[in-house]
Amino acid sequence: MSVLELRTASKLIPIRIECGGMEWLAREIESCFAPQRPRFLLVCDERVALLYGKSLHTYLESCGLSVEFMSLPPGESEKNFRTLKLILDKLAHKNFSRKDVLLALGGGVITDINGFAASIYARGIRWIALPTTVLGMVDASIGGKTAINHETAKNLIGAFHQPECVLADILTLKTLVPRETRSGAAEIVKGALLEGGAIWMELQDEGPDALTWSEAQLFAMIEKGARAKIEIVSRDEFESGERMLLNLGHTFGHALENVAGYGTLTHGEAVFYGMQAAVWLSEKMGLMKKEIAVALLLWMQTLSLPRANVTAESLLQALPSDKKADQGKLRWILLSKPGVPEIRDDVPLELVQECAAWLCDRVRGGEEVSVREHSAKRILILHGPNLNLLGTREPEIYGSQTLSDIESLCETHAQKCGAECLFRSSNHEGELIEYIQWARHWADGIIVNPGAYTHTSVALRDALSAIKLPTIELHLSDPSQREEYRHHSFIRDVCLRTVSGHGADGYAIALDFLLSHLSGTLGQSAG
Ligand code: CA2
Repeated sequence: MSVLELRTASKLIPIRIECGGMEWLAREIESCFAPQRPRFLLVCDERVALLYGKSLHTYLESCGLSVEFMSLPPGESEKNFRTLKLILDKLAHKNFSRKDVLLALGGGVITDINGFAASIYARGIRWIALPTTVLGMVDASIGGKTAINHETAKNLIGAFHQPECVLADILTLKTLVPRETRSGAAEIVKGALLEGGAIWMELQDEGPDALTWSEAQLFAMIEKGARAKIEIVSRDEFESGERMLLNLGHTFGHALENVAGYGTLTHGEAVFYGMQAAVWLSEKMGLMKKEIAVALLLWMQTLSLPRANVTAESLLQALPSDKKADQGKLRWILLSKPGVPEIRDDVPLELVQECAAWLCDRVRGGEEVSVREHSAKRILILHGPNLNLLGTREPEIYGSQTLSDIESLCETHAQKCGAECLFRSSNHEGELIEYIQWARHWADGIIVNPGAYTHTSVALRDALSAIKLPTIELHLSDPSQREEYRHHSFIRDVCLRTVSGHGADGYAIALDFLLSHLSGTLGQSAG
């Protein structure tokens, strides 16, 4: 475990990073507050709720803690007054007092909005940040900046409100989509460019693409990235000076994110483009030597970023509303070299205009694929009742492979196809429906073996039909060759295709079909 500390004027904030799992998180939370027994409100988004939130809730309760739980819709667009009110309403209706604690489990959106809710509820209650993304672990959860967005600017309504501690479980990164991992690493690159020294040397060798790092390198980089942020925040908690350096890449970054439309480029991707603009400006301002700028830009270009259709005019228009504008002057974080940043407000307008045009060329020449295709396809593989018994009973009908054998088989096959699978199984109809509804927030398609619910569940059919994700119905046996009551399937006509009677081999067939459908190559590769 890495134990770091952020020392502010008023308190010491432990930052623990560990491959620990939800049980570890629950024990850490319990020990933070022993022997007091505050009440907790655990908040996460719907995606994280199913992956980790519900299990953390159970572990916390098994530690004897009193915990209320709520999940919110996912996404940057939820960082708004309406969602903030949902959290405040929950705290108020459940009679939370100033002694109690808010637990924010998730990425930057969740820690930002919950930290802000904690800062204003009952004039401030305690909160703990439990980041589950790279960006959250190295940036958003550290430093006590909390906020929601306003229609005119990101993070405009907010407060400084430090958490009691930050507990980061590295294992949660396993379920991040590659694009999130990659773009979270932009904040590590930012930290390294500001710090210079060892972290920059190491990163220079590894390259900026976190997907090429090993798990151990990612862990080490997260720790170093968090350290770099702690260093700067501890010297300037309220952003009156040095902390502004953390806005490196954010002036054009925020404008780009805004103009491209939130969700087209991730925050990290936009900041990564913004950092390229900062290097360009640094060189044109005579601050950075040409050879350093050329080398840096080449290094940065080894990370391919998605393209977005933006114009220099729209980008320039988006600049003045950026909250780093001070009395009409834009403040730029520039570099003379990695490790030597400078805050400048004297960049001539003509140069900013030239830079916007240069940046737009880059952004328009980004990766040709659409942003959606930029990341691997994500497939939910769902199993219904009794399939957890696979491999232990009736092998003559269902084969001898267990459910976990089937999961590894799917994982290997999906990896070869550049896709990602997430598995869920349940013996409960309602839970299967929740998984299907949850998939609409993140999955590209579903493979479902609903077990006996195939032949009975109108509710399952309604869920699949409502979310409209391409779905393959899968059966290990061939129900049409078995008892008559297995002949009817309630889900067949809301699925793209039914694969049955191929045993465990059916999963590769279903995956190939689904992926070909998703990439639009169905006619060419599968029937
Ligand atoms: O063939 C399939 O995959 C089925 O979906 C399996 C269901 C059955 O009700 C469908 O008609 C067809 C049953 C799953 C029961 O799984 C077991 C696994 C091992 C031992 C006993 C049951």
